[in-house]
Amino acid sequence: MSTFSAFVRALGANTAKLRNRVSFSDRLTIVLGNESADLDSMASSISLAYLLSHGSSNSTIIPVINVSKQDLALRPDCALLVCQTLEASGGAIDDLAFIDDFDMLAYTDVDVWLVDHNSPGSRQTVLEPLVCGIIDHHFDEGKCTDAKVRQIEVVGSCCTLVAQRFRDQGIPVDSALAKLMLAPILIDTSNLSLLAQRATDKDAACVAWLASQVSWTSKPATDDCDGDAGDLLPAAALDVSGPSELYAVLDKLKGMVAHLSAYDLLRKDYKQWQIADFSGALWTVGISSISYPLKKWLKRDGYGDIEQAVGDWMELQGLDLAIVMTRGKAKAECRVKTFGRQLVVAFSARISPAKQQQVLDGLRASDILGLKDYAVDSASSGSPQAAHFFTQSQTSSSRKQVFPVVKSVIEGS
Ligand SMILES: [Mn+2]
Repeated sequence: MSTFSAFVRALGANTAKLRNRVSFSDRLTIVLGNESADLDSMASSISLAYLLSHGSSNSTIIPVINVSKQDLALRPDCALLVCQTLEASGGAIDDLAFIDDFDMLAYTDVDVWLVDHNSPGSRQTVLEPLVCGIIDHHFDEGKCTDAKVRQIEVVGSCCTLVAQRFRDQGIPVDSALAKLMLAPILIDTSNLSLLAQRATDKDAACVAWLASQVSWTSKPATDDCDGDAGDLLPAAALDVSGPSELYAVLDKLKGMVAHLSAYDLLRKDYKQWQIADFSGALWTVGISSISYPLKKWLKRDGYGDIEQAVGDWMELQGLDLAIVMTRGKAKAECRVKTFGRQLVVAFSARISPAKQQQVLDGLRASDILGLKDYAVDSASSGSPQAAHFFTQSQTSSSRKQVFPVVKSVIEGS
């Protein structure tokens, strides 16, 4: 595969091979992002698939987006960037494979690369023996140890690791591909902000390298994304003059969640695991990450409705423990808007009160979280399955840091 544009133009036909599995004879390799399918996952999977196709003549390499296609509407930042990238390269969003396009779990004869995660999701564990490569920046879950490539490095964005491979292998990156990899690095590091403590030197070096390959426009910035949050913006919204403006447009889009139902908020950026406790009992644990501060959510829906929505979500997913991470800027007492993080923790009735208490104590004791009881200004329902509301003092700890804490607390309970 010569250019990125040639790769994109062949994507529709290659994706069709997955969808109609009877009509192909060549080997297939799928490059799968994580089940939260954020910008980093989508961009890593498309760009790594292109990179791998560069050196491969005997396998068809196909990126697969790890959510249903309809869920793209929940991610206007991803929809805009991915659509623009494909269209700028002669393709279309319909060329891209989503997991509801085909029965991925029925495939036993494909090679799988995992990007932006290092262990198949708890509902995709049958893929484990098929995994031949991993490129990721999360806590190493110690799975798929036979994979030929297993690069798990703490950097701000998985796209940094993919972009480094292009640079190291001397594979040219055109403007559309450079922008596709650049955007998640900016989003994941809050535009390389020191305050956010996410960017490493490698992220900064990749931002500089990728930014130099993008054809930026010189037109003045417009404020196109004030429209209805549900609408997809014209691709021209990403014709920007530089990385900071690209970050601003996408960050604003990503933050447009206030119109979503509680159900959509809970499922938009969601990951699920199975964790064995001290007695060997398996817990199904789900963590939703929501870019909406708890204060605003409570004001909108109230404690009762939030508890109800989390309870319904647990029921639907069969969860033993649900954790909802909220974040964003809200006015504090001093009337200054400050960034904060909060946690909502809820257990299923299957978990004994003693175990619930053990896990709550374990979470409260974690320095990585720094939990304090959330200042309650109206009573929660007080029922035995009531959700627990916390303020997370360690505002730099995202799900990447919170999940290992939850895992070790359950393993010790
Ligand atoms: Mn990532």
